[in-house]
Amino acid sequence: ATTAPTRDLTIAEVRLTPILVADAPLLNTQGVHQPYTPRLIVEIVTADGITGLGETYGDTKYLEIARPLAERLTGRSVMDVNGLFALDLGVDASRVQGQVDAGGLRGVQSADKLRLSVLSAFEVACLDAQGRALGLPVHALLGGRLRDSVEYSAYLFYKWAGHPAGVTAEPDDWGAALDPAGVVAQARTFKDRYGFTSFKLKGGVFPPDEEIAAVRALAEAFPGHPLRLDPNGAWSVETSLKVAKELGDVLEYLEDPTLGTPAMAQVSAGTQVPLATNMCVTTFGEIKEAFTKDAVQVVLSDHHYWGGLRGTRELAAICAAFGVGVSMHSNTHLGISLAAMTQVAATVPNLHHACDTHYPWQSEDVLTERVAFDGGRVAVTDAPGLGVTLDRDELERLHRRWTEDDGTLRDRDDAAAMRTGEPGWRQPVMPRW
Ligand code: GKR
Ligand code: MG
Repeated sequence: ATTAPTRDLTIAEVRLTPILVADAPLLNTQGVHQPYTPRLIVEIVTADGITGLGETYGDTKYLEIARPLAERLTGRSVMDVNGLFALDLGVDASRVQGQVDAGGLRGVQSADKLRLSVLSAFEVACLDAQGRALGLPVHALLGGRLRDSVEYSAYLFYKWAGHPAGVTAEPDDWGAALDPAGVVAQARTFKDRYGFTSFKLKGGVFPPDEEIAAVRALAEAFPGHPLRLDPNGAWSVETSLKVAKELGDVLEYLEDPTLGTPAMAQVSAGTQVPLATNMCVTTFGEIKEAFTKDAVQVVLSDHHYWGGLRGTRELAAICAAFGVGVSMHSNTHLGISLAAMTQVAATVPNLHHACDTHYPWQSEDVLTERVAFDGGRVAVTDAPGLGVTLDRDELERLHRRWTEDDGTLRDRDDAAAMRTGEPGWRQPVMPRW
């Protein structure tokens, strides 16, 4: 008789490492990216010495929840992911009240979203550990991959050539992009370096006519390539309809043209251009109203706040039931999250659009080998777990940057970063145009 090998999948240790990662001066409607952005790296170590990796937002409010959670996990099993999500983390609404951060760019802030954004990193780390213990890739734990590679779209941003003078920052070689020619040049660099054939432009930065001109320039430079424009809700219903009319022939979809489900529903009723969102449908509770009102045709998942990789699959199933498309958007992230996105994306049957990723903007990572794009796609690895390896020296270096920071960069604040370049700059009242 054969006996199954015994493994001890009890959690023996959880390590949390907050880091600051170099970021480029990318513009959005709330300001500009800081020179360094906070991320949290989670390591879950089993009694057998297997380590699973996870990554999420590193701002203070996430750390405050992650730290006590980490202490409670010792002695539990990495297999008990449902139990992990059932834990009461004691996150109350007052934690999010009056907080201003980039969360404004990813919909409502709520205690539950905060809780899920922390848990997702632990879920991914558990799945990574399970996969490593079993010698199976994470996608196998989610039912198996349906595709060999996952397509990503280039994420174009208006950007300054560098961060404001006098600010400590890492240089980047992308140059400025502040007009249609700059946007097209940036798209060309993306295509040359990574092979992307689908493009998303972050809008809401310049008056709509300038952004319409930029998308037109992209359509001329890259005929037939899918294009998206995402102003993060900066436009009124009227402006959204005008943009949809002018760009209707070239847009794959318009992403969050305006704020809130009722306004999105009005835009949706007045155009044939599909609307996508990572702002008005960001929690399961928001689905019913949006789908009932036909406010959106594509929901952009983000495993960090949709409850991890399993939550992402649940979202995709609901979208399928309602005939709503599904894809993924991203925030500044590193290779652990890109690997996690790729593993889950490989298992989602109804993924019909390229996912977007900030990863090419990150010159630094905590992996020994960066996740690679080939023809704009990431190959779905069959290596155990997420298939990535932590570079401990790099983790330590980026953590040192976090410990040495005086606190100004530990919470992402795009408006504050904008004010270092343009004193007196004020966050615009929405709708901006
Ligand atoms: O990084 O500036 C940014 C993006 O605007 C990000 O924060 C958004 O959450 O990329 C996201 C989006 O699709 O709206
Ligand atoms: Mg978006």
